[in-house]
Amino acid sequence: MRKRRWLTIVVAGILAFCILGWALAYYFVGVDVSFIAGMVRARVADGGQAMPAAPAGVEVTTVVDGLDAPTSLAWSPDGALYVAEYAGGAGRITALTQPGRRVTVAEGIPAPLGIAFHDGWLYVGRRGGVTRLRDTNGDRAADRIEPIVDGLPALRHQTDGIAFGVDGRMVIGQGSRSDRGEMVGIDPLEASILVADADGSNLRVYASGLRNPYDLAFHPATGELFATDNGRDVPSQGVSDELNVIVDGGDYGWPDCWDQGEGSNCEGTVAPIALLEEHGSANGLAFYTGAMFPEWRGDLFIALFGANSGDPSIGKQVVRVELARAQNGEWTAEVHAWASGFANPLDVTVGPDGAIYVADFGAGKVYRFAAP
Ligand SMILES: [Ca+2]
Ligand SMILES: [Ca+2]
Ligand SMILES: [Ca+2]
Repeated sequence: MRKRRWLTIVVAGILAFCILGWALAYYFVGVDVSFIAGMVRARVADGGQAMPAAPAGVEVTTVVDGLDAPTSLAWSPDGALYVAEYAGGAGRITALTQPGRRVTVAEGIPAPLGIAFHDGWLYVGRRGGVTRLRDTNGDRAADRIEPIVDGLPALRHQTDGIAFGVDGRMVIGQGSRSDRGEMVGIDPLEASILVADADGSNLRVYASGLRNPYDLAFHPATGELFATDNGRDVPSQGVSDELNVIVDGGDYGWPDCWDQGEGSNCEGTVAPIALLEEHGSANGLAFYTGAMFPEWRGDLFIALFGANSGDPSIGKQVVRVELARAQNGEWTAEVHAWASGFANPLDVTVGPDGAIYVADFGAGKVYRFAAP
């Protein structure tokens, strides 16, 4: 009897220690253990990964292998593919100039999750803000490294993707510090899309209530801003990921309201135009603007990373979203399965050749989807 009581005390003690440790790590260091476990799982999933399944009439090849957790893709104005690598949080930007040739553009930029070219600079959304890079002697390695936005919230999520509008202003996806405001409250800058001038000045909240808007893109014809958002984890069922059309001053519902008016405090919030797979982690997105697949022009491609729980049946695919405008002027969206069998696809981009490129964080690869 006494032995069993001791065992209970020891087990309860260990449990309490773990819970306390998790809470302290989350609160003080910004480390969410369950989130990190998901990231680690994705990284060690590398190796023996089969090629993803391409849709009929499309051939998939590996462009580059052995990347350290690629997070974001961008084409330079002269046609080289730039890749941001998470690299265990240490961060690296690599340029792929021709098959098999890689150039390190910059290292030590913490957790880069979004890259975009603008006016000779490469902008990097990274933990805590935005840094921009410039190569001044033509070898692609950055000689000027300027942090232009600092002090942005970072805990469970952080600063995500970046895009530039035709007005030359920069929009920035800014994730939440928690799942739903628990433990840490809500910072006015988190869970938002921010806008700033290209030098980082005049920063303000453009849209709010977006838990983790990982990536954003302007519609090639209308100039409207589209963004993904990851739905909250609690409750564990019934909360979708989202595709949103972002308007200045819009409130997209987080933390209380989700899907089409579920949860609470939904009044005055903007509903998503498409619901994406629950826990699928809808992240990188790109409009198809190439000539290789005329039937997909104007469609939106979205990478679903996969569940934090590691459930292999969730996400791990790229979907194609067909957009149309209804009579009342609102967007409608039809989501189609497109490619599957990835480790953890995180970003999508369209090449100058019209092929579709997908960065697989878990496999450490970039794939090219092209007409044979
Ligand atoms: Ca240089
Ligand atoms: Ca929403
Ligand atoms: Ca992207």
